[in-house]
Amino acid sequence: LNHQKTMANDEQKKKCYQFLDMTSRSFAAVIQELDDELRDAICIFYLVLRGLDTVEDDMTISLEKKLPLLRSFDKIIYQRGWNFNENGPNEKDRELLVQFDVVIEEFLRLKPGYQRVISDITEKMGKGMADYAAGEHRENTSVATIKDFDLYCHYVAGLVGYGLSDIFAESGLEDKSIAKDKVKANNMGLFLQKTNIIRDYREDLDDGRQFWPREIWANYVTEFKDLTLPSNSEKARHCSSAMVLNVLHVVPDVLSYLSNLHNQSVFNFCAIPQVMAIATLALVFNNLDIYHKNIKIRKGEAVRLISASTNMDNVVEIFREYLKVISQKNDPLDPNFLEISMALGKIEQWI
Ligand code: PS7
Ligand code: MN
Ligand code: MN
Ligand code: MN
Ligand code: MN
Ligand code: MN
Repeated sequence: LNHQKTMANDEQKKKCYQFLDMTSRSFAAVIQELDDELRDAICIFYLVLRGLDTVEDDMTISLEKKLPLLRSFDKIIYQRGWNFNENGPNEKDRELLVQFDVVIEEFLRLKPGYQRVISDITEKMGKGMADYAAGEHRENTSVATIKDFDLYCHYVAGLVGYGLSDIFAESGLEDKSIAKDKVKANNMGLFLQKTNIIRDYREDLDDGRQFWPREIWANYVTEFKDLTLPSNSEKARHCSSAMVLNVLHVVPDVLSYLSNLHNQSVFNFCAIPQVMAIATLALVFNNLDIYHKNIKIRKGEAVRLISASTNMDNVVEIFREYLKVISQKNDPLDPNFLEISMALGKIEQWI
C-alpha cells in the first residue's frame, strides 16, 4: 500500500514538472537545476503563482467571478480536489487550472514553513491583483501614477522576490539576512517586471491592458495607443526612454542582492533572469519595434548569457556590456538624455 502511495506521489510530482515545462519559457530550466532542498518548493511556488496570473490575465472571466477567485487563491491552494475549467479556451495556461488539484496535492506535501511563505505571498498578490483589476490606481484604463506603477509591480513581482528570499533563508542554504532587506528583494522583482512591461507594450495593448503609468506617457501623447502612430515616432522614442530610465534606478540593488548570495544553484536561479532582463532592456532601448511587434533577444545570445551567469564577476561584466549598449544608444536630443547618463553613472559607481 505504501509502495502504491509513493508511486502515485511520484506521478503527481512528474505532472507538476510537466506543467512547469509547459507554462514557463524562462524559469523551467533554472528551477530544475536548484538543489534538492529547494527544487520542489520553488516549482510549486511558480505553479501556484502561474495559476493565479492565468486568472488575472484571462479577460474572458467576468470581474464578478474574477475578483473573488483572486482574493481567495491563498485558500484555494488548501482545498484538495479544486480545479477550474471555466477560463477561456485561448488562454495558453488553461490546462494548469483544469488540473490544479495535482498542484494542490504537491503543495500540501511541502514542509509547513514553505507552505506558509507560499500562501502568505499568494494572499498579498491575489488581493493586489484584484484591486488593480477592479480599477483602483487607474485613470481610465491606464495605471495612473509612477507610485501606482511601482505598487502594481510590487504585487506581481516584488512579492515574488520577498517569497523567494524567505524560502532561501528558510532552507538554510542562504543567510537569514537575505530575507531581511525587503527593498533589494522587491527591486529584484521590479527589474524583471518593469522590463517585461516595456517589452510587452504591444501584446498588452492588444489584450486591452495598459501598464505604463499615465504620469510618464501623458508627457508625450494624449492617448496611450497613439504611441504606435508613425506621426508620433519621436515622441514614442522619448516615452520609451523615460520608461527605461525608470527601470535603471533599481540596477544597483539587483547587483547588490546577487552579490550577497552563497549557494551556487540559488545564484544561477536568481542571476539568469536578471541578466536576460538587462539584455532585453538594452534591446528595447531606443527601439520603436516595441510599439509594433514582440521582440526577443536572439536564441544564441540567450544561450551565451545563461552559461555565463555562474559567478558575480561574469554577471557584472555582462551588465557592463549592456549598460554600454544603452549608453551608446542614448541620444543627446532625447529629453531624458541627461538623466539616463546620470543613472548610468550611478550604476558605474556601484560597479
Ligand atoms: C516563483 C520563480 C530571485 C529574489 C508566475 C522571479 C506574471 C516577471 O508577461 O511569465 O505574464 O508572460 O514572462 C516565479 C526575485 C508570477 C519575479 C510575474 C513566479 C525575482 C506571477 C518574476 C512567477 C522575482 C505574476 C514572469 C515576475 O514573467 O510574464 C517564481 C528574486 C509568476 C521574480 C507574474 C512575472 C514573472 C515576473 P508574462 P512572464
Ligand atoms: Mn512572458
Ligand atoms: Mn498578469
Ligand atoms: Mn501573465
Ligand atoms: Mn508581460
Ligand atoms: Mn504574456
